[in-house]
Amino acid sequence: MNVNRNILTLDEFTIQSVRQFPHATGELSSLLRDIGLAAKRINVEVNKAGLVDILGDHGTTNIQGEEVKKLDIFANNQFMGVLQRGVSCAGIASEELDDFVAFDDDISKNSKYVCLFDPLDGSGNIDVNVSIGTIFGIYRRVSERGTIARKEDFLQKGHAQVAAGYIVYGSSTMLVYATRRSVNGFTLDPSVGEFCLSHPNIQCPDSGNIYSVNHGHFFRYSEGVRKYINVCQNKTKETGGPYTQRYIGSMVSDVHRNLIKGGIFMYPGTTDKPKGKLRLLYECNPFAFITEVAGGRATNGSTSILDIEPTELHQRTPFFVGSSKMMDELEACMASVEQKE
Ligand code: P6P
Repeated sequence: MNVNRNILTLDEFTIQSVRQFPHATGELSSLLRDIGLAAKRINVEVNKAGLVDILGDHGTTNIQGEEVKKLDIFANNQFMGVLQRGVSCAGIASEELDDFVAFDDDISKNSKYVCLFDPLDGSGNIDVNVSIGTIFGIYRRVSERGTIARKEDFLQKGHAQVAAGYIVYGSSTMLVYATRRSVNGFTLDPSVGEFCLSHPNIQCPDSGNIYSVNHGHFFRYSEGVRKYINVCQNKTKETGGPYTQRYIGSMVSDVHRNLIKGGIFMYPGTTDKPKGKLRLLYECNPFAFITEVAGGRATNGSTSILDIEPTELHQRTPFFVGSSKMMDELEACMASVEQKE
C-alpha cells in the first residue's frame, strides 16, 4: 500500500499531540479517535442512504418535535456506542435523547470527559442528497471521577470546552476539530479508510463576502438584523462587496464554508421564535469554540455564545457566527437601532 508518509492521519496527529505535551494523558486523543471511528461508520450509511431502506421516518419524534429518520438513530447509536466502549467518556448528551446518559461501568465512571453532540444535523436534507453533518463538544467533567456523570457536567459554558468539532458528509467527508491551540481539518481517504490532515491550522478570514441567512423569515427578524441584511445586499466594490448570499439549510455545511472562505452565518430569533431554532449546547457552543479559535466570533446578538450560562440541555439561542469584521458590522447595525429605541 503506497501511503504518503507526509500526510498525517487523524490517529497519528492525535498521538503526535500527546507526544508534544508531556502532561497529556492521551485520554482526549483517544476520545477524538473514537469519534473518528464513529464518523467513518456513519459515513458508509450516509453514502448509501438512497439505496437502502434506511431512509424514511423512524416513526418517532425527538424532543424537538421533528420526525426522526433512521439515520439519525443510527448515527446517535454509533457515537454513544464508541464513546461508551472507550476509556475517556463518562457520559453523553444528544439532540436525539431527551436526557443525558451517564455510563455506569467502572471505566466510564472514572473517565475524564463528557461529550455532547448532534449526531446528524440537517437530517431533513437526507432524502434530497444535501450535505449533512455531525457536531460535537467535549468538556472535562466537573463531578467527582469514580462516580456517574451528573447534569452539571453537561450544563457548562462553551468556554469550558476542551475540544469541539464537526464532520461534514459532503462532496468529501471531512472531520474538523479544535482544541484551544488550533483548528485542523481531516479529509477521509476512502481508499485507506483514514481521515488525513488536509487543512492544518484553519484560520477564519477576518472578512468575507458571503452572508448566510434564511430570507424567508426576513420580516420576522429584529430591525437591527434586517438593517444588517440590507447592508449586505447593498454592498458594492467601494464598500467591500459585492456580497453573495449562500444558505444551504444545513448548518454544518454553511458554517464550514464560511469558516474556510470567510463569511457570516445567522440564525436570528424571530417574532414568533425569539430564541431562534438552534441549540446552544451541541450546535452553537461547538461552532462558537471552533470559530473563535480560528480567529472569528460568535454571539447571540449581544453576548458571546461561549459566555452563556446553560440552564437546560436543549435550550435554543439566536446564533451569529463568522468573520470578525462582519460580526462587528452586524453588531454596529444592531446597536444603532437600539440607540434609536
Ligand atoms: P431553516 C437543519 O434542520 C438545521 O437545524 C440547521 O442545520 C440549519 O442551519 C437550520 O436548521 C435551517 O433551518 O429554518 O432555515 O430551514
